[in-house]
Amino acid sequence: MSLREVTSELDGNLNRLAEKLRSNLRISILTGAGISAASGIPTFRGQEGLWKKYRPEDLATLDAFDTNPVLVWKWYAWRRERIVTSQPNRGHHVLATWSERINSFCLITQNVDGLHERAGTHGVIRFHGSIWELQCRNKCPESPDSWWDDTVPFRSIPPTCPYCHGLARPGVTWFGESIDHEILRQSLSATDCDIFFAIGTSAIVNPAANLIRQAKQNGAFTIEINVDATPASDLVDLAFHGPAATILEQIEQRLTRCP
Ligand code: BJW
Repeated sequence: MSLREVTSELDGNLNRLAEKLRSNLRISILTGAGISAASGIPTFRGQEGLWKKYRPEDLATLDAFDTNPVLVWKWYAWRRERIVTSQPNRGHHVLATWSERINSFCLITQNVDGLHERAGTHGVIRFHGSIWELQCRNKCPESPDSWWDDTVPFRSIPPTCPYCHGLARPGVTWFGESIDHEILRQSLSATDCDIFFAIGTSAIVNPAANLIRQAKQNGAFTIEINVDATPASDLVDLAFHGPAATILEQIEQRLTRCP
């Protein structure tokens, strides 16, 4: 296919999608680390991904935390410092605009960075928790399920539970841990929609990746936006291969253009 043919196919797909989005449809969106890449937040997988330097089992499991809480906390403290100096990018902002404009809109994010909320998206479902929340490692009876703590940098590492003074842990979901029951229920319910986007996710971590399959089974028109192909690429109805911020901006331009 020539470059001109590729460009014209992309243009046609963007126009068709914008037409669909203009109708009063129920839109659900699943985002992953790729949406925050343009904000300078490293993804997990891929050439520059965090898992190139670190092993997930050394940092993102409860066993790893219990073995070396200082190491795990240093990693999270480093990520918090990176996130706090980053800004939401155009991709986050376009989605925030849609969340205001579209009546039935739901955004589920696997990201713990909080950039969707900082862009102004309301009611974000945080599938894997938040890096800005802490929990008591021992779930002491005095402590709430989690509490907000955006101190950067921490006064000391590891931070402690203010209720029992034992260890605190990041309020995120690690491998081998179950997704919060209510979060999973809301997310599954959001797959009952007309259009489902999977944006910037490698679509290999379950149960998040399974939401794409579930949406398809529920009859949604499914769309992937990713710089690379993923296991979801063959499943979805339409795949855009490019940076999320650019593709979302191109869709938004068509949506706001006078008909
Ligand atoms: C762009 C872009 C641009 C780049 N524009 N795109 C064996 C042992 C234990 C568990 C399991 C096991 N086998 C299977 C499991 C289950 C496991 C799992 O799925 N593992 C697979 C990896 C095999 N899942 C779980 O354990 C989950 N819980 C569970 O299943 O409970 C039941 C259970 C209980 C007991 C035992 C077993 C099961 C929990 C999963 C928790 C995942 N946690 C993390 C860390 C969160 C906290 C933190 O941030 O520190 O979540 S891991 C990491 O992966 C993080 C992410 O949310 C998640 C998904 O990653 P994501 O977002 O897709 O990012 P990447 O980096 O993978 O991809 C980025 C994509 O963007 C790429 O495709 C790029 O191409 C693209 N991109 N730039 C657009 N500009």
